Amino acid sequence: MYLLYGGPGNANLAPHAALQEAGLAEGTDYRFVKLDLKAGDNRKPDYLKLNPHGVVPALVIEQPGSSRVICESAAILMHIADLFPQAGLAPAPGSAERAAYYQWITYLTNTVQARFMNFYHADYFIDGEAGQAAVKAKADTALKEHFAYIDGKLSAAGPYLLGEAFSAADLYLFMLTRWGRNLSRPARDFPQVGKHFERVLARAAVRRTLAIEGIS
Ligand SMILES: N[C@@H](CCC(=O)N[C@@H](CS)C(=O)NCC(=O)O)C(=O)O
Repeated sequence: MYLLYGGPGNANLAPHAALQEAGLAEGTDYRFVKLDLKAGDNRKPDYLKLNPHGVVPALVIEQPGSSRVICESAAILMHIADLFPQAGLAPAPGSAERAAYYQWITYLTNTVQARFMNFYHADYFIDGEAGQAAVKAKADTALKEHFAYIDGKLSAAGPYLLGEAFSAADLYLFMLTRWGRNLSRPARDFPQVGKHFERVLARAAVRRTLAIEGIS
């Protein structure tokens, strides 16, 4: 049994969609444990035992006699892709495509996602309204540059990040594009990023994921 802890649309969304892509059923094969971040569920002692940073997601893998926890959305996503190779979410290890897959997911998590933290949580980085507005404005500019870059890459060799082949990296981009709806130029306004979002949104597994998380 897998327990995925998260909140609606939070960094759990991409790993959650990967569980669905792998054909796992919520309630039977895994449980989505919904936390209320506004109420501080992620800072409660029981959750901190799973993810000491107090952020979502965390994936608990329960096996007879043992259980283990994995944190970090990108790590969870890639692990799910590896656990269920039949889902075709990751290229073969050692291939050029696998290298591109690592590159995309690493870039998306440690560069683009990090800028979203500045955008949505400027208060973590600086005190005072003026400073926070400045941090948010810088993050907005940086994120638009990143989506422009991604748009160019999808335009040159789409429709997915790896070209013709859909992969877990696309689930991660889908999640970040959704987060980008509040940018001064919403991420979906970048033409290829918008098309990519629609294409991934059309997947039955992704629609099921959104429904389970309670996102319209
Ligand atoms: N790098 C981490 C970031 C996780 C993260 O910051 N999650 C946010 C939600 S998207 C969170 O839990 N925030 C709660 C808080 O900051 O209190 C990951 O990708 O797993």
